[in-house]
Amino acid sequence: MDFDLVIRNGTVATASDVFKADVGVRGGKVAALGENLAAGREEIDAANLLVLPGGVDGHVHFDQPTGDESEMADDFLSGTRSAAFGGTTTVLPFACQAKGQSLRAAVEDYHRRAEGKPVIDYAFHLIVTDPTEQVLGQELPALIRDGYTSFKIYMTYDALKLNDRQILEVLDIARTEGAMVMMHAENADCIAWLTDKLERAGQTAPFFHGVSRPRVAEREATHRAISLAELVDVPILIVHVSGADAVEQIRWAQGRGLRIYAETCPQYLFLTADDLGGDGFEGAKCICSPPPRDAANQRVIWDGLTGGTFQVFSSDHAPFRYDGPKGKKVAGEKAPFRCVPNGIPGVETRLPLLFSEGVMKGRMELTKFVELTATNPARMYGLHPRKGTIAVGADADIALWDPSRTVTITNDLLHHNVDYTPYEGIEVTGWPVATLSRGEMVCRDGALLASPGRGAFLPCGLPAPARPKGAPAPVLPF
Ligand code: DUC
Ligand code: ZN
Ligand code: ZN
Repeated sequence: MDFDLVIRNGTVATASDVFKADVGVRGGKVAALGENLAAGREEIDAANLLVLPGGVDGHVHFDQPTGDESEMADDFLSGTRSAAFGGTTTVLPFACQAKGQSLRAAVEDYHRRAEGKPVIDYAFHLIVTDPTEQVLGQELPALIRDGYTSFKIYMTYDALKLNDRQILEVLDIARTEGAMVMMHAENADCIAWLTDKLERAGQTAPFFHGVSRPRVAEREATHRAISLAELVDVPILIVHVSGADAVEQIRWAQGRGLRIYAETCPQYLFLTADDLGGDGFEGAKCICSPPPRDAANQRVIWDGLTGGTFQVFSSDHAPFRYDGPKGKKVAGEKAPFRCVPNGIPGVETRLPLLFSEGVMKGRMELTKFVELTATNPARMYGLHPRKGTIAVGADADIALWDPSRTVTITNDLLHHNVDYTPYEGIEVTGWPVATLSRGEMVCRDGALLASPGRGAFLPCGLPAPARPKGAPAPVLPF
């Protein structure tokens, strides 16, 4: 037998091409693409199916310590299981440094949390909250060299945020070492001032979470992040962009030739501020930051996705249960919005939602879908070409996708450990029927076939898009 596995008769899509081909897999890697490949020990008939690179979700939170009594609902088992059922084969959650903690200790703790659990491959981003001399001078450079080549900086949240001077210091290390910096861009003081004002007026229901984080707070921080990155001459990636004003800043920067990349997420296409409203506390289910905006802003986000402003589309899966003492109600049923954990689930619905509304409704080409959801996240975080594409030599991470299957999303259908989905009742066309990781079937037709712990940790390379404008020419690999 020439191959361990041959996937026959499917339509393969990459970020550049859509073509009919068999895929031959050997040793967990794509070994051949072509017509009428020789026999494999196993064969899958993919007639009428799309053969897509497994999704790379570049922004998820699994079992991340929260700093209060709340707990994330998904650990590395339920989170990766949910990802796999949604056609995703690689996830990048965050090893978050608590203030006062060593960054290396945060990474070691996060590895312990993952141990024995993931069913698909995973890498870590870092979150730098305490850039001490030791962290900047030793830990961060050493961790980057060990394969933790991307990290997130927060401009808001007291427990996480850096001031501008600290941001400059961290950006400078990223430039020197070639790492990618992800920025959470919201102005902390604007939010704190508005939150206090709203509370004094008794406006504490979930709806007011959105009011406390207006687009101007996102716009200001986005502009500041861009300016700090320009000063240091280092690329940055602005995560979870929600509003038209931030998009305008990003386009302005890109138009000036700066290497400013951007991510958006399903919640900014499919939810609005109205979803935080309604009776009682239900709106807490959609509390996330930045908050969902309105239909006009959704249109701008769509245009940014199809038109090239955004490079990546991630879930920002931040799972908290609605009921129970550790989730959205951690501070009580009627808690003010400032006490409600931020974040919504979405790792399993990311690809079906974008495929249905994007590809099936004619907004974007299939190649663009693959680029945004698999190839570009792999490139941005130093995992390409091993991940994010179907090419000879790449890991055989594949989603077999039925483009004609219509599914109504309900929480019963999903495999996360959250007790709701914000996308309940949305009908989508196109659904992953099987997901393979390194040639192994992880799930098929609703059944999980992989054992916990089979997923491998991926040290990341230095991402090519993180190269500063002023960097010397790269050394070619041949
Ligand atoms: N930022 C994230 O990236 N995820 C969840 C909440 C937040 O503020
Ligand atoms: Zn964030
Ligand atoms: Zn996040």
